[in-house]
Amino acid sequence: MDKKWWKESVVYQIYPRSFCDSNGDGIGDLRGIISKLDYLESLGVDVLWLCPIYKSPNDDNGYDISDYRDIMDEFGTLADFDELLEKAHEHHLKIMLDLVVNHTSDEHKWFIESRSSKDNPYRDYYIWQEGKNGNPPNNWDSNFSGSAWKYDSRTDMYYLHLFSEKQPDLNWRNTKVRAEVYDLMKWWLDKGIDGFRMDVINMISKVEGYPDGEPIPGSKYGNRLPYVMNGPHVHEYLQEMNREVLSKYDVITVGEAPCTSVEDAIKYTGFDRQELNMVFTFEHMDVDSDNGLKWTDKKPDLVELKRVFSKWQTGLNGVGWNSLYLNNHDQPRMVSRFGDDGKYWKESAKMLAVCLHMMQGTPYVYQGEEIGMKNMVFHNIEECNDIEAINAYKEYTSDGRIAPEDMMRYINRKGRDNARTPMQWNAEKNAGFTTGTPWLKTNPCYTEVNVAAQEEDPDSILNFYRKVIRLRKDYPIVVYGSYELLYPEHDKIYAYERILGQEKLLIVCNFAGEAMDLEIPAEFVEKSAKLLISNYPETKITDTLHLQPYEARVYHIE
Ligand code: TEU
Ligand code: CA
Repeated sequence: MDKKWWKESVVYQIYPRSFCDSNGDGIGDLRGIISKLDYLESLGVDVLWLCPIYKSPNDDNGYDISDYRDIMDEFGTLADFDELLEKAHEHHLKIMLDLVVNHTSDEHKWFIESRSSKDNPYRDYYIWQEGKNGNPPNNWDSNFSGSAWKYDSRTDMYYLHLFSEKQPDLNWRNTKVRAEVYDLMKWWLDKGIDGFRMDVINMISKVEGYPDGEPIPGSKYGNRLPYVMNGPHVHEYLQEMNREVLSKYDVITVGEAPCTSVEDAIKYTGFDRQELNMVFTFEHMDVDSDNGLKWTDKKPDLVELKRVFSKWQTGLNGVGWNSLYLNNHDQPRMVSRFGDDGKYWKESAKMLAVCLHMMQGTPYVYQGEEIGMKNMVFHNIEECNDIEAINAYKEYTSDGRIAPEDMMRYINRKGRDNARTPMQWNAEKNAGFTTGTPWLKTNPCYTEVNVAAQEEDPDSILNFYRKVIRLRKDYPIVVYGSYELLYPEHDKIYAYERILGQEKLLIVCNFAGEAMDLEIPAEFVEKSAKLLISNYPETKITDTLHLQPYEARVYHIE
């Protein structure tokens, strides 16, 4: 067992815009985060991942960066950041920054130069192509709807943007671009930060020639994915980055990697590969999509969810490392998606925490998850802020593929704004997030779902999270044990074992809003297994467990 601090850690993800506003302008900021460090330390987490805090015109809430070495005006100053870093370290919290280098903002000075003329020294920092008969260079669509190419009249050519028009893709074939990226990484690491989450890092290498993609049914665009995901040089670039930068620091790294298979992930995270510690994969986020299409209200299928998690758990065991998440700033709230945010809100939020944190990998807690924050109801598209939802609404409703009322239902179920409503600190105005007007509406559930109320209640989701996180520190098997799925075909219960030498954990999670009986492996009864945690009052272990709705239990034998 190859011990590493980043395997033993729990990461807490902060979306700074929505976490805590210190000056009443309705936007969360760095001083707001500083004011909550005691709270964050009390959770028992080890690392804070901050979504982008750099200078940005905010076309995509900070994922469009115009200066990598400065802080977004609304969030504060570099001096505030230095103070945050120092105080976080005093609170035994490491800081991980979001590294967004597949693209920059179109307002970054590199792009302003690049677009100015064909012979500008920065021209090759981005991906420029000639059009074809007055059309874009190929039929690729962008992640945020429409063509992935934008015409620029200054030089009569098109630039590639896999995300919004204001997020032009960097040209990683250019060694100067790579050197710039390594420089800015070192600049932050030398300040003392502890790692990077790397935004869509598996998209940095594109297939040369930019061939057309397979037509997408019902759309005028073609599928770009085979040409931009896990492209021809991505591993070469990451190994170079590791050699030039990462290997010189003791840091935590996680690469965001949609459309990545277990085999790909072994290449990114393999212990002998010198690339990344782990990647965020997406297969389990697809269990409620419609043939890869996110916009649907299909319910997740538990048997499929178990199959996907188990494939990853066994696939990376001993060769790579998993990251564990059920929600983040791009995904709906996990209790609304996989649990029950009504009658069994409290039970199901706790059950999901157990189910995820007892797996092998580094767990990520997204702000508000630890108090069971729920999805929001957006009544119409004007109430939404997210560029992905707004553009998709326009595209799908205007070409008739999805009716407007259906699209709103899908956005309420899957949209990214669900995760971005203000953090709910107390039952006062705006949930204690701001004294001003919040940039995105507060979820009305804050009167019931908030930190202050849950601090008072020993039985709260918040206090339960503290216990779950603590288990990881007390029982190395939670970190290092191997994983084995039980009852793969059971469509209501997710049960699995963890194994380390003679030691075993049995994890049993009822995903149904009704009582369930489950026969468990005999050795746990014979050895009178110890109950490590449960979301119901303690009961004795028997051959057949009588599980309550959304009950979760963890048993230990050695
Ligand atoms: O997300 C990458 C990505 O693929 C997203 O489009 C995500 O899969 C999608 O929102 C879910 O439907 C990263 C960031 O996490 C996201 O916030 C950024 O908007 C995006 O990159 C561009 O930087
Ligand atoms: Ca503010």
